[in-house]
Amino acid sequence: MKQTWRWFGPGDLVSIDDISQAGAEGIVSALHHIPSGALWTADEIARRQADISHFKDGSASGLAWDVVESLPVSEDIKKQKGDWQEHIAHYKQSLRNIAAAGIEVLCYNFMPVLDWTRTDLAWRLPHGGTCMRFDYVDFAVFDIHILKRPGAEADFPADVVAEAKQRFAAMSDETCDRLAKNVAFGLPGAAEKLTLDDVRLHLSEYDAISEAQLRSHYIAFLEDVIPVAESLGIRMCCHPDDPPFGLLGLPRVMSTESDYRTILDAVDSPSNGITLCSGSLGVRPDNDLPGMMRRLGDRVHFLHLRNVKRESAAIQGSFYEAEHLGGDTDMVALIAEVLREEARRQTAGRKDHQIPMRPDHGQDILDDLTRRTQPGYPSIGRLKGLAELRGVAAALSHSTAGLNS
Ligand code: DNO
Repeated sequence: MKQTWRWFGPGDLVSIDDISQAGAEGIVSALHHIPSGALWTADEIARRQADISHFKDGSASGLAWDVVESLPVSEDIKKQKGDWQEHIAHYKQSLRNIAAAGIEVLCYNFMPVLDWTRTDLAWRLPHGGTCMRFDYVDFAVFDIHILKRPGAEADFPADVVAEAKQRFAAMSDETCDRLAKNVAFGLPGAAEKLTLDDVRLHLSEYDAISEAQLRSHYIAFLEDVIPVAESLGIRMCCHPDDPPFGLLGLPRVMSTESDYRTILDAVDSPSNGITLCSGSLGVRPDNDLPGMMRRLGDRVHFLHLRNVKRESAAIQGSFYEAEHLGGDTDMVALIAEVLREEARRQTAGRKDHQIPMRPDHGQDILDDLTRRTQPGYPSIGRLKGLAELRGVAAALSHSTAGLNS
């Protein structure tokens, strides 16, 4: 695995210097200031590469931009509305510019409206640190009582509806406000402070789009874009839905192994691949992460290694972001499958035998608690995660690893 680290650009409170000292070997970044649907120019890409290449004192960092995460797919493309054809033309030109800059791996997602969703961005853990959490009942409070989405009640089990009603009755205005802000954090344009009416408008646009239709829009997008990516040597990889179940009545098409299988088979190219995010997929008890790595591994182009602890056995339920080796995904078994896949690729002479991995998210611990970085992206929590993951990989690759077998 190539140990990479997500950097949000010059405004990120975790610097290139910090990342280098954490032991990362490469950078995952995106031009977040460019609106989705617009073109990534060669100049903008080069500027970000230059920012990555040096430390604060100007000396060379030795780090390079290895993975684009994300080149966003616009809402217009997902809905096949408005300027969607122009956005696809921009997407293809951005791919050309990215390839010309020497970057080969490109992560994106196909989640309508929401990117990721949590109800708590700093949930206090018993050890005193904090992590992100999704509380299903709080989410129902938001959907039914704060957003007041028509028909929302019917999307939740009766006991959750009842508990949400009680909880809402006891919530202060301030708590409601915080909950709405936390949920809205993963919405597009969250930085511009979306109002609840803006959210309602976004959602209503999907009233007439079924899951089957969204999937067909997705396949049409891939049929258009993947041949370009393939000719450029770019490996595109789709991030799963986070969390991997329906929310706010929106269609979701990348939540399970069979969702991935459908999309991989529909456009059968090595450039049409997967971002295996063990944190997102691991929320569902029916997603077997080591098995998915074994079965879909030859198309896994990027790994997000993260763990969650499910708080119920239901497919839709509450969870919190656990330590990287804690939680419900057997991380050691997953990494063992990754190492097997890398060995297979090496034997087959594949140039991409080393799969980029980043320690995804991290709990806020020690100085993270005062640094206030992007939620989920603290420096020390991720450093700890990376160190643990690296330790597992080193142990599994060691010549004495078969000691007990
Ligand atoms: C959350 C991230 C996602 C991810 C995008 C990829 O922390 O994992 O925002 O970057 O979904 O397109």
